[in-house]
Amino acid sequence: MKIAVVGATGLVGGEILKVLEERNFLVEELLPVASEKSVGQKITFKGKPYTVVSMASAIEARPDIAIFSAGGSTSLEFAPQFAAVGTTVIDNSSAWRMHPDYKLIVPEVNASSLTAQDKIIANPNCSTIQMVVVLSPLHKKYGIKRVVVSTYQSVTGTGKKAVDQLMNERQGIEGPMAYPHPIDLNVLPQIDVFLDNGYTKEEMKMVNETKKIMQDDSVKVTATTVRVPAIGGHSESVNIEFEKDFDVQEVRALLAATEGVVVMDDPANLQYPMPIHAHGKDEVFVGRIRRDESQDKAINLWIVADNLRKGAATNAVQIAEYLVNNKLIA
Ligand code: 11C
Repeated sequence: MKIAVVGATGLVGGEILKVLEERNFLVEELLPVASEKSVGQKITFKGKPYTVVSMASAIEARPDIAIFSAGGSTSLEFAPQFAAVGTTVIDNSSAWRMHPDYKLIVPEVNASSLTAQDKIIANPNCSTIQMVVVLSPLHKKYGIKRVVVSTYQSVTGTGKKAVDQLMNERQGIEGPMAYPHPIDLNVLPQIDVFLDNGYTKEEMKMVNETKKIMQDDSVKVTATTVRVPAIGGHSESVNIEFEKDFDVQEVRALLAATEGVVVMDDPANLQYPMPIHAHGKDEVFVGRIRRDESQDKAINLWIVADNLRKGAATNAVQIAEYLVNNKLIA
């Protein structure tokens, strides 16, 4: 396979390279791509140095797969150009996610909808991915009526500038601000920009992407997304109201048997998922599973995953693996 990684010098791009390497994805030729100012830089893959190339030379090389993590405007401009030369694009940005002609894929949930004709495939937002991996088996068994989610999101979701802001603030160093407020010793009830309805773009991504991935617009979702001074992953407090009643032990067993999910739920021994557990892992961790005693047929749970891994790089590489394993790459 000839693989292009677009945005190879960014936080997610670096993670994509790591995941391709760890999962031993068949990379016969690697094209690390970045903006003009990074062309010529070296990156390392499987212990070997590679030179970062321009978008134009990567398109000319006609890779089999291009995994994009370079922002929405880059995807809008260049994904169609790769698709036009026969490359299958897996795009991490929000550019194509809600477009009716493009699929939004979390492999554990809806990869079976992919065909060889899908030349641009959207990777969902990180906070949506980890939630739907858990919601999907529950929806199939009990029917979800409504989800109320509050997130506690890592600064790595914003990028390197935000990680630097947090670390600088810790050390009392003045530096560029990724956020409009301090993040160390603070929480920000704002992720991305505010929309006319008073919600943030991140909150509406969780609402709209969840329905699209689960292929069910009847599932009601409301979200409050919050930035916290954490590094290892995003955490989510999720309240779910079902159509059918459930048994908590049965929910634990169902999630424990779900691909990509690790149940970590032992309050007696103070065991529950935290970003420090999820950091660097590909699975979605779930714990604090308990009946909502205020509402009929409702449950509370706590979901944590590494937003750069399952929330971005791992999910994208899993899509690539699915395409290869199912011979959907022309
Ligand atoms: C965050 N979820 O944590 C965002 C980052 O649409 O892919 C990913 C944004 C996106 O800030």
